[in-house]
Amino acid sequence: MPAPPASPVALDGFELRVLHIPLVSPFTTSFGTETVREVIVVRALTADGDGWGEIVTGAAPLYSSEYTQGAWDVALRHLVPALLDQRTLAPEDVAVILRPVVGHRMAKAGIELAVLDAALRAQGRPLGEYLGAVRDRVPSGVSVGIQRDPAALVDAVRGYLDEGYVRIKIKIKPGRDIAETAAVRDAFGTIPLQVDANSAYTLADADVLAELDRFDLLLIEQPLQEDDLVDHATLARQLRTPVCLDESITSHKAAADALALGAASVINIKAGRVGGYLEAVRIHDLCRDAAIPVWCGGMLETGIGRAANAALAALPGFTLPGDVSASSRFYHRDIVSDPLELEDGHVRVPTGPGLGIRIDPIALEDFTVERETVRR
Ligand code: SMG
Ligand code: MG
Repeated sequence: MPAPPASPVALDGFELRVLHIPLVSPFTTSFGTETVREVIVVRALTADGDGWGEIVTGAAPLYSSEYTQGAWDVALRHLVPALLDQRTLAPEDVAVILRPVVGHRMAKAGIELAVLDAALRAQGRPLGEYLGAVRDRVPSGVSVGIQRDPAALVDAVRGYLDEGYVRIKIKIKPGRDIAETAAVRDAFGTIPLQVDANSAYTLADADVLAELDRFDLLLIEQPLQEDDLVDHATLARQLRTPVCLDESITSHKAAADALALGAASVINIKAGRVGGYLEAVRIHDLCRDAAIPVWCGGMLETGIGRAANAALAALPGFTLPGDVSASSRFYHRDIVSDPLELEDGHVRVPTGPGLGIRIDPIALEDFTVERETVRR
C-alpha cells in the first residue's frame, strides 16, 4: 500500500459520460476491429474540486466480460450510490466499500481513480509520488494491430520504430502468427519484440506456438483463455518463449495463483482489469518480491488513463517497456490539453497534482454521446 495515505474528500457527486473518440487507424486484435474508442469518463465532484477517472471497457464484451453499457449500469445503479452514502471518503476505502459488488473491476477502477485524483489534487500531490514511482520518464512500447498481410505489418512497424518506440508488440491469432512474426524479425533483426494472442489459442495449438520459439521473443502474451491457468502452466513448460498473462490476472489473488502454478513468468499489469491502481501496486509488489518482471498494459486510454499508466509504469518493478505509448498512437485529438508525447522513445511521468493533466473541456464535450450526473 502506498504511504502515506491520501486525505479523505467530501464527495458531492459523480458525473459519468460515454465518449466516442475516433482512432487514427483501425485497431485489429484476435477478437475484432475498432475504429472508434468508446470509453466512460468519470468526474468525481468534491468540496475541494473535481477528480477524473476513466473506465476502460470496450463497446462489446470481447476482451473481457465487461463492456460499456454494463459498466454504465453497474456504476450508476450500484457503485456510485454506495460511495455517495459516505459523507467523506478516502481513496484507499473505495475498493473496500465496493467489494460487495462482485466483479466489474474496470468500472470500480475508473471510479476509484476519479476519487484518487480529486484527493491528491486537493493535497497538491502527484499520483506518481503517491504510488511509489522511482523514475521521471518510462520507456514506451507500442502495440501493433493485425494488418492486411505481413508486408503491411512490416510497414506499420517501421513507422513506429522510426518514431522511436523502444519495443514492438504485434497482435497474433491462429493463421496470422508465424509468417507475421517472421516478417518482422526478417525486416528489423533483433529489436525487442513480443506477441499478444488475446486468448485466441488452445492447448491443441501448442505445436504452432512452439514454432514461435525460434524468434527469440520477449514473451507471448495471453495465448489461452482467461480462466485457463492450469493450461497456461502446461503450455509454459512446452515453450522456450516466456508466457505472460494479461486477461487472466484479474486481481492480486489471481496473480499469486498464476505464479504458484507456474502459469506465467511475466505479468502485464492493467489497473482497469484488476480493479484499480491500488490493486495494481499490490500486484507489482507481489511480483517484485517473487522476482517476476512486470510491465504496464494499455487499454487505448485517453489522456486521463494514459497519465495514470505512466505514473504506474514508473514503479521499480516495471522492468519491461509497457504499452504506454504517446496519445498520437491512437488519437488525433485527445480530451486533455497536455497529451503524452514520445521523447527519445520515452514518455514523461506527469508531475502536477493528482494525474497532472488538464481536461480540454471542448474536446470532452465534442466526444460526449451520453451523460449522467448524480449528486448526494
Ligand atoms: O493502449 O496501447 C494500448 C493498447 C495495448 O494491445 C493493447 N491492449 O490485450 O493488451 C491487450 C490490448 C487490449 C485492448 S484491445 C481493445
Ligand atoms: Mg494483451
